[in-house]
Amino acid sequence: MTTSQAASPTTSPTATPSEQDLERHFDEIIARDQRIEPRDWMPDGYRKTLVRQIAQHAHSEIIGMQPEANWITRAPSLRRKAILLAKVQDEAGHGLYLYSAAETLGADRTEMTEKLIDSRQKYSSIFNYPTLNFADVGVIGWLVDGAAICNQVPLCRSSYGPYARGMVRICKEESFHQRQGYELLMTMMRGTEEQRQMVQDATDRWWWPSLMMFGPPDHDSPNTAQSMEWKIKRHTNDELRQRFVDMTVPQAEALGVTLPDPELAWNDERGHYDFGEIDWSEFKQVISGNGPCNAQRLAHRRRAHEDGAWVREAAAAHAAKHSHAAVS
Ligand code: FAQ
Repeated sequence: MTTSQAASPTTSPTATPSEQDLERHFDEIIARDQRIEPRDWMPDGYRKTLVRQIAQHAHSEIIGMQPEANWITRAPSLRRKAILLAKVQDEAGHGLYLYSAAETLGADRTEMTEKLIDSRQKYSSIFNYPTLNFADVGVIGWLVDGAAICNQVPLCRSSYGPYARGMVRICKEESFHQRQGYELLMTMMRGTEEQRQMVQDATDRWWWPSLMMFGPPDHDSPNTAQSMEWKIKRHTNDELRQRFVDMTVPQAEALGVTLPDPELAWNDERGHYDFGEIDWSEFKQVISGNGPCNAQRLAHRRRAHEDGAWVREAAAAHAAKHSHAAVS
């Protein structure tokens, strides 16, 4: 069932439903696994959590264009350049779907952008690492898009309708991104020894930051319990991180690269791979603005925003002229 079809709050046709009636109705929709839509009443905390998560997600897609865009002008062939251009454009599209989803909750797009460039809203830690060579483009597709898919496929069942529906399309495109990354790496692994070393080096640098994308461990995640109760999130951070590790180890074996974790080993009893301790102090540094590229990413975004001011002004003037013409 995709839309909220629970019965309306049980009041007489003329009475205004009380706050408790509305809350009960909301809880019923969630309990029945139906969707909350923009017109529906929702608790303030639910709205705030969604705006926080969706805005962070949108900003991640937009800032996430930068590491790979760095290589568009230096792609090794026309084919690789066309693929990379299309991928980076897709990320822009994802950002726009997500800003639109946040707008259905009453968030203002200009304000969200200002909050991003003033560091009042976060974006994913992963995009604060540099892309040092073209193998990084492949590894971002394989690991970063791979982690994004793992995290986002369950969000297609998120309880908020516009977010869940946006995620369906985003996940389809992310799957293509993951495959193009893996195909690029396969090609490099069939190439020269130097190319194979580039792939290994990029894997070594991106593996641990990819595991950090899933967020802090469950015992240190202030938002997970409530977000699971509201069915915004369907799995905890640690569950999804484990799923990603289990999915990725065989892919690394097929590729012929070593994942940089000596503790990585299959655990028969758990039916999962064990893996080493993540450096959470590095994660905290990166999300507090002190990662290798935080300043550069935000400065670039700020500059693009300022350079685009005349386009926004022209679009607003055009819209005003047309609405004036429609009235007169
Ligand atoms: N980076 O209590 P929790 C992509 C923050 S898109 C930065 O566990 P929650 C596509 C968190 O916001 C990648 N901050 O929070 C692509 C919270 O901060 P606050 C983005 C992080 O929300 C590919 C605090 O830590 N994906 O890659 C991170 O329940 C290639 C406490 O954390 C999404 O946004 C982090 N990694 O769970 C594009 C997916 N982790 O606001 C280009 C949607 C946590 O309380 C190229 N989001 N924080 O101060 C989610 O699923 C969730 O928001 C989590 C975090 C799982 C990220």
